[in-house]
Amino acid sequence: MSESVDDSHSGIEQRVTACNRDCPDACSLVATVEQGRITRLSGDPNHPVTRGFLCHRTSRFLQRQYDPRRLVTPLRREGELFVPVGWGEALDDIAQRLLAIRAESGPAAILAYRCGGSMGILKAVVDFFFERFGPVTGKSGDVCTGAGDAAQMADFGDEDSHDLFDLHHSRTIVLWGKNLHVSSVHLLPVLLEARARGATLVSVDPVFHKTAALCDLFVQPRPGGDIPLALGVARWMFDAGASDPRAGDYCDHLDAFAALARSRPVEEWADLAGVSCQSLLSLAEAYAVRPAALHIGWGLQRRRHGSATVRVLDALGAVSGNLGIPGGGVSYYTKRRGAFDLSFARRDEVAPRLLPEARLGRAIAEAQDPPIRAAWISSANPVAMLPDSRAVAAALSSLDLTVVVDSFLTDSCRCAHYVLPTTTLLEEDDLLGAYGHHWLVESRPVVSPPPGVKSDYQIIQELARRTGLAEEFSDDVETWKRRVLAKVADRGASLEALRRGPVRNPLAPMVMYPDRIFSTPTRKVNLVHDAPIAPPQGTALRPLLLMALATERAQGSQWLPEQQQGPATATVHPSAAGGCADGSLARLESEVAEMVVRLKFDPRQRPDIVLMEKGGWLSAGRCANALIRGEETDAGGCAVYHDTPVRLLPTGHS
Ligand SMILES: Nc1nc2c(c(=O)[nH]1)N[C@H]1C(S)=C(S)[C@@H](COP(=O)(O)OP(=O)(O)OC[C@H]3O[C@@H](n4cnc5c(=O)[nH]c(N)nc54)[C@H](O)[C@@H]3O)O[C@H]1N2
Ligand SMILES: Nc1nc2c(c(=O)[nH]1)N[C@H]1C(S)=C(S)[C@@H](COP(=O)(O)OP(=O)(O)OC[C@H]3O[C@@H](n4cnc5c(=O)[nH]c(N)nc54)[C@H](O)[C@@H]3O)O[C@H]1N2
Ligand code: SF4
Ligand SMILES: [Mo]
Repeated sequence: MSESVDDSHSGIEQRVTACNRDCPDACSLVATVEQGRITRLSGDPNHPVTRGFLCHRTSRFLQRQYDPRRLVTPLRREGELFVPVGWGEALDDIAQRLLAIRAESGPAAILAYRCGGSMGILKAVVDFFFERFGPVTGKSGDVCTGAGDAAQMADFGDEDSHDLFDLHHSRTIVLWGKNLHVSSVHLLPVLLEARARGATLVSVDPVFHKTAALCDLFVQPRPGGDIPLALGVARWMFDAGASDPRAGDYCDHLDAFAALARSRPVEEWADLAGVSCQSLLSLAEAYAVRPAALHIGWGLQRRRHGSATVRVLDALGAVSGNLGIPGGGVSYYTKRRGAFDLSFARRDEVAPRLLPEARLGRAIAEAQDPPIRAAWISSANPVAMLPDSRAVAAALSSLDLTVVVDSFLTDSCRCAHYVLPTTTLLEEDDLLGAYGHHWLVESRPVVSPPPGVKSDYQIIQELARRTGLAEEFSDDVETWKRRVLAKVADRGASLEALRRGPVRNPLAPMVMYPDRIFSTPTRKVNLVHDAPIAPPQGTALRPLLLMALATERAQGSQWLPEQQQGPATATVHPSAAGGCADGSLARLESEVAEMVVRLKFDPRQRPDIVLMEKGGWLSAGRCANALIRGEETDAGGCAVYHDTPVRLLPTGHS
C-alpha cells in the first residue's frame, strides 16, 4: 500500500482533503501545496457545511504539521530516557512481546484503547486487527457522548438527528448546552440564516459565552440544573394547554411524566434550576412556538445524571409535539457511521472483557484473571483526557508493554515503552462521516508524511506480518474504502462520487420519525417518568463545581508546548475566588488533588463554577482531569467530568 503523494511538482497546487478531528463538522479542507510543502489551509467553499471557512484551531494546524517537535522516528524507553530506534527493531520486539503475553496470559491480558484523535472511519481497522489477534480487552462506555446515546436509545430506540438544514423550517431553535463559537462553528451560518427568516434563537447554558449574545434569549441555570428547568417548562406546557393533545398516541408513560412535571409548582422548578421564574417562563413560551428544534450539546451529559438529563429533554421534545415534524426534533448526535458498512468487525460482541473508559486507570490496575499486561493506545491521550489522570498514568506505566501511537510526545507517550510516530490529518487516507450533519467526505494525503512516519494502518499491517495475520491485512486503503462504502456506493455515495466532492449520506432522513413511529419495542416514545431532581452541588468545604470545557484554542489535548507555559487559567465570578485577586495565582483543590491556577474574573459567570480549558497536560501542571475522580454516568458509561466539588485558596504569593 502506498500513501505517497507526488511532491515533485514544482508549481502551486490546491489539494482537497477532509478534517478528521473530533468535531461535529468533518470539514472539507483545501491545502495549497508549494513544492511539497503546505503553505495555506482553508475551508472548502464547495462543501455545503464548511462553506469556505475553518475553525480557529484548524486554521492554525500548519504550526502543528511543521512543528520541529513532531515525532519522526520510533522511540524506545531506556530507563528514564527515550531513544530513537528503527521501525524493524521496534516492531519485531513489540510483536514478540505481544505474542508472548498472549501465549502466557491469554489475549485478554492486552488492552487496545482508541479515542477521538482521528474520526477516520478506517481507524476501525486498527480495532479489527486486535479483534483478530485476540480478541483482546476493549473499553466499555463512551466518555464523549455515552450518557446521551443511552438516553436517546432508551427513549426512541434509535439515535440520529434531523438534517442540519431542516433548521430552516424552525420557528424556534433551542441550543441546550452548545458553545457554538468553540465546538460547533459551522452551525453558526445556518442559525444566522434561520434567524434572518424569523426564527427565535435560545441558549440554555450555565456558562456565559458568545452564543448568549447571538441568541434572543439566554437562560443561565445552575450546572446540571437542566432536569428541574425542563420539568418546569413541561409543567407550564401541560397547565397552559401548550402540550400536544395527541402526545398519548405516540408516547408511553405520558401520565407518569405529566405527574412528575406537576409534582412541583413552576416557581419551585425555577428555584431548583437556579433561574428566575420569568426566565423559565420565557423559555417555555419560546419553546411552545412550533416547530421548535431542540439541539442538545454534549457537555451537559458529562455529569452524574447526564443520561437522565437527556431523557428529560427528549420527553420535553415529545410532549411539546415537536417530534416527527420538519423544523422540530430533538437532535443530539448525527450517526456519523450510519453510511458505512463496518460489519467486517464484531468488536465488543467478541471482546473477552471491557474495561470502563471513565475509570480506565483504576480498572487497568484492578483487572484480574488475567491482569492487564500490555496496552496499545492510538488516537488517544488518556492521561490528559480521562478522569483521574494520575491513576491512568500509574496504570500505563506499570504494564509490561505500553505502546502509544501519536505524532507528539504526549503525557500518555511518557508512560510508554514504545512510542510510534504517525501521520497527521493532512497525510491521512480515510473516509469520514460527521456527528453534526449528514455529509460524507474522503480524506486524501495532501503531502507525504516525513520519512520515518507511518499511518496507523501501515503500522498495523507491519504488525500483522509479524503475527501471522498478513493475509487479512494485505488490502490497500482503497479496497478498505470500497468495502466500507458497500451500503451506499450504488446510491450515489461511491468512492468516485466522494472524489468529486462531499456527498450527503443517502440513508439519512431529513426528519426523524416522520410518522411518529419509533424504534422502541412498543413503537412509542418511552417517556422518562422518574428523574433525579436535585442538581449537583459542591460541598460546604468545596462549594464550586469544576468545568473544564472545550476551548477554541485547541483540539482536546493537542497543545504545543508554548501554549502550555505557566499555570492554567481558571475563570470565576469574582465572588467565587475565595478572597484571591483577579490575575493572582491560587490553589485549586478537589478531594483528589490540587493544582495552581491563574485566576481570571468574569462577572458574567455564575458564582458556583470554576471554568477551565479541557485538555491541559499533567506534565505541564495544567491537567484539570487530575482533580477528577473516575466515575461513570447514570447510564451509557460517559465520564462524570463536570460534577467535581472544588475550592480556591490563596497560594501565599502571586
Ligand atoms: N475547539 C474545540 N472544539 C471541539 C473540541 C475541542 O477540544 N476544542 N472537542 C470536540 C469534542 S471531543 C466534542 S465531543 C465536542 C464537544 O462539544 P461539547 O461537549 O458540546 O462542548 P463543550 O464546550 O465541552 O460543552 C458544550 C456546552 O455545554 C455546556 N454545559 C456544560 N454543563 C452543562 C449543563 O449542566 N447544562 C447545560 N445546559 N449546559 C452545560 C458548556 O457550558 C458548553 O457551553 O466538540 C468538539 N469540538
Ligand atoms: N475535563 C474534560 N475532559 C474531557 C472532556 C471534557 O469536556 N472535559 N471531553 C472528553 C471528550 S468529549 C473526548 S472525545 C475525549 C478526547 O480525548 P482524546 O481523543 O484522547 O483527545 P485528543 O487530544 O483529541 O486526541 C488524542 C491524541 O490523538 C492523536 N492523534 C491524532 N490523529 C491521530 C491518528 O491519526 N492516529 C493516532 N494514532 N493518533 C492520532 C493526537 O495527536 C492526540 O495526542 O476527551 C474527554 N476529556
Ligand atoms: S476541527 Fe471541526 S470545524 Fe475545525 S476544520 Fe476540523 S472539522 Fe472543521
Ligand atoms: Mo468528544
